[in-house]
Amino acid sequence: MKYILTAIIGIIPAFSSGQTLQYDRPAKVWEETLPLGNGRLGMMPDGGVQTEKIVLNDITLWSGAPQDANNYEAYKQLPAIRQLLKEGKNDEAQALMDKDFICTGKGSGSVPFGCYQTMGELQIQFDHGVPAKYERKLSLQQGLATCTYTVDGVTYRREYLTSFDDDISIVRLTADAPGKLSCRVTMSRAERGTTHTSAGTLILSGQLDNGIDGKGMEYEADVKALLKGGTLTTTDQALIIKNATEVILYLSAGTSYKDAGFRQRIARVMKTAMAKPFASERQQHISKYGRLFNRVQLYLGKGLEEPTDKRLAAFYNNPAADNELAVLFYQFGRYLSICSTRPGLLPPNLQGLWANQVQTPWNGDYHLDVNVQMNHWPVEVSNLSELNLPLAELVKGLVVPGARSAKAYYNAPGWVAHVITNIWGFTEPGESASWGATKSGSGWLCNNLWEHYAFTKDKHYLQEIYPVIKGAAVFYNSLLIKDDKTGWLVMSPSSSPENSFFLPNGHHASICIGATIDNQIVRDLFNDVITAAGVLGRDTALSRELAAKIKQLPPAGVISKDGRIMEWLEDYKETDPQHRHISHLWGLYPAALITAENTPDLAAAAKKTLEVRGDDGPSWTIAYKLLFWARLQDGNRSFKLLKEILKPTFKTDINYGAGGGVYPNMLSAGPPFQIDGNFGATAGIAEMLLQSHAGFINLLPAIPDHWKEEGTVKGLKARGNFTVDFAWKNGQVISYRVTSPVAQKVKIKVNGEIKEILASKI
Ligand code: FUC
Repeated sequence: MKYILTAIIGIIPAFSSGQTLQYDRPAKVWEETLPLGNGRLGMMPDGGVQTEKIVLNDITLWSGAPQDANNYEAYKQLPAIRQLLKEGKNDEAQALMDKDFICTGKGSGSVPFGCYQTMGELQIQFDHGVPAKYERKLSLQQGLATCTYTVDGVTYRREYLTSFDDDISIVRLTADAPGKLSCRVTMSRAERGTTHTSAGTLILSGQLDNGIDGKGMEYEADVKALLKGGTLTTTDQALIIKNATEVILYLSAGTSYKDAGFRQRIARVMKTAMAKPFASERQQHISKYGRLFNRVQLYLGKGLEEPTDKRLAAFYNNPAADNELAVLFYQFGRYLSICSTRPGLLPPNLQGLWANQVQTPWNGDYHLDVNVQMNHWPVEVSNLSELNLPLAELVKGLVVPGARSAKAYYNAPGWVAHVITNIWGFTEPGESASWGATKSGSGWLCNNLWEHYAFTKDKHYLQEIYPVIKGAAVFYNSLLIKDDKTGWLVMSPSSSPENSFFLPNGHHASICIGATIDNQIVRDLFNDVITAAGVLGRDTALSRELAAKIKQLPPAGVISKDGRIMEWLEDYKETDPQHRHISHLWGLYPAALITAENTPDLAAAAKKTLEVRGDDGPSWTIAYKLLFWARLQDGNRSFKLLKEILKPTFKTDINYGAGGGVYPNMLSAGPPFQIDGNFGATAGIAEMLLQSHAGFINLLPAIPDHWKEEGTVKGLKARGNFTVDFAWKNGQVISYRVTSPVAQKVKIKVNGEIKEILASKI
């Protein structure tokens, strides 16, 4: 055990059970392999003794291409669609939209929309017999995976890293007796990849389909070996290593995404890394990775020093024995953020950057009706603020294509994105109106962009994103019309993501007037634009107009006869009362339109809503519920949901209903693997410990009984650019410290009492 000393909050014990994933056997399936990544390159080694298989990734590797799939005639149908909705003929309106209000072409079903794909697989074949003392580990503290075992009295060790120093992946193999390492190194890909060797380098390369002329993105992965002792020879398709004592495999890879000279870059990186002693590459990697990871420390009490899969199996029935498992899951989530994105590149997709297939489920794309937003929920509070910037860049890239979609479908100014996007800037509706015509995507993304400002108060950043959020607001503003029945300003058509309801005629429909999430997103976005315009001293007339419109919007929630928040403007009967999406509580989280303090009636209705929805679903749903209950300040219920999400599973078939959980490698299962569950739960654990959305910092707003005895956290962030450290015993905060780059006053709730303090300068 190590101790991290801090002046005010005392000592944080750093147990390895809260920082290390460990196993006593190789991975049998991909869902047991260990994810490594440096924000661009990903590796998932299985630690196989006779054959090591390592799945390779590059976050930029996509098929497809930019396209214009807008139906420029669509807006002409708007009056007819609106009329049908007015008459309560939602099913007919939806049928009309299915004809004209969808993208042209194949939509998400094929190229040119495209798909995030695996780069291939690296295989290392050994001549080893049966091993003893097998151990496989992932150190979250170091960003390193290892595997050790003994065969015939010789101890073999493998180290894997995707370097944060040079942009390269490295596998180091050692034996503790001279000349005992012999292996054969190959690479392959299920399609569109060929392997050859040239001048001692193993090369995998290919070109993906763009859906136009077949000549899409190009990629290449080169492997070179450095040996201590032994010999290196090559065949047409393999590196052959005989009788070495140490082998270091360098894997330099890249794609042509925004980089025509990627082959030269691959060669350059290879040369630089190989010229450096491995020890300094490793040290630099640990220190650069650590600059991000070490910003937050968390201690919640005792844990089990056992293999991770065994801990997961034990946790559901005896969580009290292993409080450190929650720490591990939390820090693993931070680790996954750090490894799956980096400023200047792409945000984490549905699988972060880890995919082992050519056809990744849901194309491994960016879903805009919860998933990519959830991927970013942990980063601000968990002190990884810069990892929000790749998303902001992606969203900036949607403004131009989104303006085309706004014109084509709504004859509207500004820009819009619907439910799915890719690295090519897709903003059109999807290929079916029921799910594809939902247009809250752009507004919801703006909430993520806003949160980065709310946490950092970075005015320069605000200037940069202002045109983006203004453009989204201008779009929604132009679509608001007066609802005949209520007199409120709403959008028509509208829909609540992926959900549907019964009409009085018994038919199903998804399309409606003024879905609650749309009303909440418009309210929140308008508020943010008004605040931003004020800070930047711009657009007074627009601010006045938006402020006047806000007064005419439906309230943040309308309560149904049975006490729930209504999902639609009409109290329709839902087709699936336990539906996985709970979009009408968007105002509770991520927004702060519904809070325990300011809107107690709506908070009570949100509770009722969640009771009826139940606690199960794909993992992202469970994580979202964990967050909702944290905002409702029910720590024990959040903890129950944490237990649900940590339930071990091996299932990989696509699931829309009950049955999430985690795989042995702690990646979350929809199933299949979907990283939003990890990120949502990571945000949720932080939200149980600290909140800052209601005008003050709240320490331990939703602490479960299991964590009350003692705990310490250091380095969490609160809105307003505060860093917060605190410790507690028996559920009571015993010390705390709030710092800020500039000394400023802040309200803080400690042990039930709100007071104003002066945050000290860092
Ligand atoms: C949304 C969800 C599904 C799945 C998919 C990737 O459509 O409703 O459960 O997470 O995104």
